[in-house]
Amino acid sequence: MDAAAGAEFVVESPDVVYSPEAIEAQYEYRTTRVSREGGVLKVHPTSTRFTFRTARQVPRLGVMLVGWGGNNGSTLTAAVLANRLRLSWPTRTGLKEANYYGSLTQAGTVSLGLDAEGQEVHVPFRALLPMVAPDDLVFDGWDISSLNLAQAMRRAQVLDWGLQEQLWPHMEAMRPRPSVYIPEFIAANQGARADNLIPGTRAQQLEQIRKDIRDFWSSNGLDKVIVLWTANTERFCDVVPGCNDTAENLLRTIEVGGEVSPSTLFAVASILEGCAFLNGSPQNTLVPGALELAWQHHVFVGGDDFKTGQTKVKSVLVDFLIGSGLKTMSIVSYNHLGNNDGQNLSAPSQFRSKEVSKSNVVDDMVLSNPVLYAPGEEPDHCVVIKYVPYVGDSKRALDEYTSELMLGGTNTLVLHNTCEDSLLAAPIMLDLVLLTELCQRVSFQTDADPEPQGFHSVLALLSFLFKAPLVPPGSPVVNALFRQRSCIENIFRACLGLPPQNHMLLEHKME
Ligand code: NAI
Ligand code: DG6
Repeated sequence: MDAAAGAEFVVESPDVVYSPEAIEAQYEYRTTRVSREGGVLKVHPTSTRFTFRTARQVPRLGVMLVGWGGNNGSTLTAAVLANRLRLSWPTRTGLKEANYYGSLTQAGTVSLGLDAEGQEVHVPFRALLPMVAPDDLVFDGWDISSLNLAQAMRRAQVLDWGLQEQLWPHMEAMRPRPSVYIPEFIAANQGARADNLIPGTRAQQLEQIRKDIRDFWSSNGLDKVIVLWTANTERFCDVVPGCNDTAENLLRTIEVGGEVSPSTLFAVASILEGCAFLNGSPQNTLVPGALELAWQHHVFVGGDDFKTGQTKVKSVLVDFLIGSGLKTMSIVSYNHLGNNDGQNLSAPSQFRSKEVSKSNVVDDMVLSNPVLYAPGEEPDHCVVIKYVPYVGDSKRALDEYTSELMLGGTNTLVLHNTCEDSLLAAPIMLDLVLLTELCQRVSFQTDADPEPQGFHSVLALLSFLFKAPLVPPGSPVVNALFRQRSCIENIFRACLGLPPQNHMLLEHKME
């Protein structure tokens, strides 16, 4: 094994300068432009010179979870504490130790290049650029349910008992702040747990959320706060001209009352406090007015809906099938689960939000292959979710993919996947905040535009972690998982003046 855990490295190149404050890298962005002229595609190689600057000082970072007392919120908090405290606990299959499996940044690696023997040298993803260490994160958050985090962990039934026992004293004092409950947005079956609420008008609720953020920030001596929605899936919000279509209209609607979801209220509060906002659920929290507000305030927003299990596999498998030239014609995805998320999704309009985000995840792969698919042609795609209380957080997913082979053949693949849903989601939530924070420290300029700028406020680099990635207007949506991963890896390599990972290994293809 060549992956040096925690490996430090330095890039030795005239294009890269390390100072105590920053890593500055000159980078040649080589790509191609295509034009259509008289039925002929003309391809033009292009080159743009970038200077990337990454501030090296990592901040003391606070994370506020909306839905802190839910399965994901309590599991993420428990995971960070268990790692920080280096906990281990006995199970029937032996002693288990805390780790961050499932996190791209913490458990994934990247290749730096070939060594003298022609072998690849891997380092942890987190070693590429200075990143906040997850053990150092400070948590807070809101929930409409008043259970403290220890009780919430117990309610979630995700962690082994021996681990819960050790974590209990560390989580007991963590209490979610009251939150905004608008019954029409989540399933009626959630009403029973709504005992921890912010009263008042929408404008007063917005003010309270902003006050909570400021309070958390100052009382913990934080440098930055990121807000992450991991509360229940809401129904879609109607996008209505004059109501939430522009920043100005959205702010007015909050003042006078109208169609504003709790999640949009949290997004607006975060943006106004200068905090990045990430949406881990499928609903359209980031309505056009919220996107415009984020852009006006130069605040990152990202979404929608964590890409954890079934969808992650789909965005690999369909990429493999279509990328290999097989014509996938039918995708049927069924799952059942018994946690509170499943119960909420048993209501039609909340299910509809999830159905939409789970259904659009192969569009880019289909569109990329006009050899297989005629314009407008696409596979049948059916998504079913059932609530089965007994199985709790252990989600069972069954998928069937049917593809056409050459000369009239058919290939049907069937998958069965069982796992704890929240143990898949927690490391993704971690990656989201760590990557977002890192992106806040990256700026760049080009020869044509020497004014330093940051990434677009819609942080599309996070696409790897979302089922229905939000991207800046006009930008292509990429769902294919390894394209999404390469995007992160190669942009980080660019910040170090390194060429994109091309996997050509030409050194090994010569006589
Ligand atoms: P959960 O139901 O256990 O937790 C949600 C929490 O949000 C609950 O404690 C609830 O009381 C709280 N809540 C509801 N409305 C609220 C509001 N307005 N303000 C504050 N708190 C509120 O659900 P879980 O399993 O933690 O999932 C959370 C979200 O993440 C869901 O929307 C789910 O669809 C989404 N998700 C989960 C994935 C997973 O693998 N676990 C993957 C992708 C998305
Ligand atoms: C039922 O599908 C519950 C959902 O919250 C999912 O577990 C979640 O969206 C994960 O979906 P996927 O497709 O990434 O496994």
